Amino acid sequence: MKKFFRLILGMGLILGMLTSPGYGNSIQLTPVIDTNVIGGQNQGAPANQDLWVGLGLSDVSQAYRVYLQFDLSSIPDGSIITGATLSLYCFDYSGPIEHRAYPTVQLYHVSSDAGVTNSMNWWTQPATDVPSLDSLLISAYGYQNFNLLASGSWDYTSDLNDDLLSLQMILDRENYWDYIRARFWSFDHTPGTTTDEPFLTLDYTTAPPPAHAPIPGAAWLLGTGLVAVVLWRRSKA
Ligand SMILES: [Ca+2]
Ligand SMILES: [Ca+2]
Repeated sequence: MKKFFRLILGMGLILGMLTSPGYGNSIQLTPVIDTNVIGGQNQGAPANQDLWVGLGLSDVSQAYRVYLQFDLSSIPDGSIITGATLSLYCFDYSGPIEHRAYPTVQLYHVSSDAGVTNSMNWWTQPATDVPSLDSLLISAYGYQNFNLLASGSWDYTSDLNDDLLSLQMILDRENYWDYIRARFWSFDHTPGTTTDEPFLTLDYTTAPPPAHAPIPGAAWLLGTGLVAVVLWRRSKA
């Protein structure tokens, strides 16, 4: 009978190994595209412009939106993303003084990766997906962190498959009529020379490597179970 209990214990260990959550990883990515579109204009923003979100940076009520794109090809398809933080360094923000308001920036997912380019403009910008991924009140300088998992609406599986994550940042009240803005350092402006460029941190788990589970789980359990029954009968005899 001892053998039988040992085998039950062994089966439990194997089951635990097969159902373990896999291996945790964390990666930091810098954008492959970070750019602006400017309200009503049919030309793109200068390549090295910083990331402006708001109204009235050059003209009252003229809107600025930001687009970002990240290459996700280094993360295996089928991974489970457990943490996703977009960090942008704010060096300037302001809102209408009479209302004591700060800018609130909405982060949206963009399905059309091909639509996000350095040469796009207000009229050619792609549509965004709803609802927004996250929303952040900007009331401080320094890194501001958006949580891409906040709303639960990010279909990251499709972005892992197509290898690109595209995002838009937009003021929450773009139809306002006043000066209101948040400005962040771009990757283009400070390529690899400072520590305050935009980055995306992704935490993810992958399936356990093949060496740990060479035989499918059901076959393991069936085989171990048969051995257990045979040995148990022998021990009774
Ligand atoms: Ca995509
Ligand atoms: Ca992929």
